[in-house]
Amino acid sequence: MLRKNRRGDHTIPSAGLYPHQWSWDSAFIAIGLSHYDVPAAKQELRSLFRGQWANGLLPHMIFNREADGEYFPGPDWWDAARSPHAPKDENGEPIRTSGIVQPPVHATAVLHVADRDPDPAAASAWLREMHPKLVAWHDYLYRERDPDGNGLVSIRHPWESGMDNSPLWDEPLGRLDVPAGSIPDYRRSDRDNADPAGRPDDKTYDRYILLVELAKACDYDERMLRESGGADGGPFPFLVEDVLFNSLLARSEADLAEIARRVGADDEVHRRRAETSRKYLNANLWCPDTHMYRNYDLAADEPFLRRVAGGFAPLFAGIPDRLQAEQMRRRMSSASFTACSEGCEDGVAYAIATFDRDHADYDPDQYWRGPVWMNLDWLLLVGLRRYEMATEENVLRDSMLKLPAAEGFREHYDAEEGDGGGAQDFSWSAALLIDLAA
Ligand code: 9YW
Repeated sequence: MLRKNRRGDHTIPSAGLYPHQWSWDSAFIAIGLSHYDVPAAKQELRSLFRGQWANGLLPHMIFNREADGEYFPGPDWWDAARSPHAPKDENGEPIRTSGIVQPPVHATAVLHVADRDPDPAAASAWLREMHPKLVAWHDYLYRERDPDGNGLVSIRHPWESGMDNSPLWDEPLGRLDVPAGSIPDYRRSDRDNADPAGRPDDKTYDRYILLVELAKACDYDERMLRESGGADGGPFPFLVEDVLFNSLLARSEADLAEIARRVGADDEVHRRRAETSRKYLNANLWCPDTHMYRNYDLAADEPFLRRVAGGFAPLFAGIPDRLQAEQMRRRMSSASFTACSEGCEDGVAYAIATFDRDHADYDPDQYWRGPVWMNLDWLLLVGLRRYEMATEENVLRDSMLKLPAAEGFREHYDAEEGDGGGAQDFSWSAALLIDLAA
């Protein structure tokens, strides 16, 4: 299936719905590929980093010419060339990318690939090649997205979180007003290729597009955007420090420290950054009542809790201490996040629901508002392994093995019934299973 989704030097998430290259998808895909085709895994990440901007920004999408017109918003809508940092190819032609980012799992993927390389000299060369690109990517995040220097970086669009319509964004996004005529007319393509009932609604999409338009109006100048990118000339209206994004960054910083050590570069700066986020998350964003981590809304200047599975992501970066991890483990394996905490008749636990099953807004088959996603399962499984929590790790492994076996490699699975939903033949669902089975 991964071979079928390959388009030259990279793999698309799924034909039809997602016909271009996506950033964190390619990182997960490279982790899977590394188990049987190291050159393809390297190519996957290399092609992604070809789209890196001169200021270090690693775009969330790189567009394929063959799929022109098949996805909205496409390259013309993003108009990345407005930015002086936008990438160009060897002939000086623009490389067509979006103007936002996705969660930084790339240093983790690069290290994975090196560790699977049977040839030690090739593995070192690979790390030497990728090290400066990763440094530029992380430097961009800390320089442009952590203006208050607390060690946590912010996202400026829900799409940057990777969890597009998560209940996390209901409030920060819901505050945005989109008066008639304030954004150009557009036509969505997503509903042509998936069940419209499982996709974000039109009002939400208008707000997504408004945020894109505001960033474009600043020519993607991050400082201008932060300070005066709002529709009223005030600060950008959507700026959130997200737990999943920052946990992946903390883990990536630790992995980048290891990469730096292996290539003989400065590793201290990366260790320090990982440690600063750990401290900040524990001191300020741990919620002792729910045993989860919460987000910080910079635009509203307050922390906010929505009980989403991303709130457990700090396990992946080793952020919680032993006691916190125990509390998180109990919460995660309770009926709030697993339809059958004791195991259902078919032996599947349907773990982990992306949103608390007890919440009124929980919807077991609506995209990021309830369903089980393989990438989150994988991140949490690796986190549980880190804390040697074998029982819960096994529940997740079972769920990751049995859901695709019954339903195919779907984008997500109904958290109550296990039915596959969203895109078919979805690449990271296969790639991460390969990692699990290896
Ligand atoms: C969209 C490609 C992407 C993922 C995101 C997921 C979805 C794009 O698909 O977003 O059009 O909704 O939310 O995490 O990278 O698989």
